[in-house]
Amino acid sequence: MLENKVGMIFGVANQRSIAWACAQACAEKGAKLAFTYQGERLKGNVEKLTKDMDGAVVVPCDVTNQAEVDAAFEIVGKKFGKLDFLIHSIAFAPKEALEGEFMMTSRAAFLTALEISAFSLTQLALAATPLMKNGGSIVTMSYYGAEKVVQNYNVMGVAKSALESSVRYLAEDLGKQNIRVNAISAGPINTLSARGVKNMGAMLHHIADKSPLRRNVEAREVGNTALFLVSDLASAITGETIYVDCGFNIIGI
Ligand code: 0WD
Repeated sequence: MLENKVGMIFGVANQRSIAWACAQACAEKGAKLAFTYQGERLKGNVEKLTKDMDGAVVVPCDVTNQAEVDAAFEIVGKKFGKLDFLIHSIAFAPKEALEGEFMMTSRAAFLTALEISAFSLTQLALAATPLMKNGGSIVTMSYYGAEKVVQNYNVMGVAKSALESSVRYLAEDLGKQNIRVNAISAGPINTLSARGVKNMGAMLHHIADKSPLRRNVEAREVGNTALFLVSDLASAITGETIYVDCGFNIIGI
């Protein structure tokens, strides 16, 4: 399905990361992958996870460092000569901004959250498109808090709104080059980042109780949706936010 396709995966922190589930799904279908890691603290994790993956490349890339972003794409360009898809699975907000009232968000926390969680998609799209010579697919990860108020999600909800809007604007810009841009809005999954959100456990219980499928989503299921979106099966889908949340978002009262 993805034989002869090259993908870049941003946001593997450990084996629980949604990015890792996406990578596994794509690798199983024949994609060649380049992985980026944010800083030395995650290097070992990513190298260990990918060591048995045929031809995988691992490069540093903190999105707050433009020189690292440029270098990462240069390495991928040299090694593979092209890029077919990019999976953006990156977000960050200071912990103190993820509890209490949204109104108390500091200027610094707001700017950091929006820069790393939303602007980085546009930044990476700009760097990726010169390598997407035969068209391509870009996928990012969003959450329901973009659209509705979710307690404690706060500035990350605002960042995800900006992210979903960026998906639509990028889809319009890049459609002419047959590059598609979509978001997956995933239900909550117990990853490293998710643990930064207060009351995550209660949220998981609530969803298992209320969602049409009466359970929480698994990272593997988000990975499979990413695989679909980067494959030719999704060739007419762009600018969308696709919910992979066991149906939770359709429920009113
Ligand atoms: O419930 C969840 N886990 C959901 C996550 C539900 C819906 C959406 N998402 C989103 C997240 O908001 C994020 O955009 O999915 C994406 C991936 O999140 P994840 O897999 O839940 O979390 P994690 O495994 O922690 O990966 C996110 C990674 C960072 O990990 P840590 O936890 O070390 O901050 O984003 C990366 C980093 O690897 N990251 C960066 N990468 C490059 N430059 C940066 C940065 N400056 N900051 C964070």
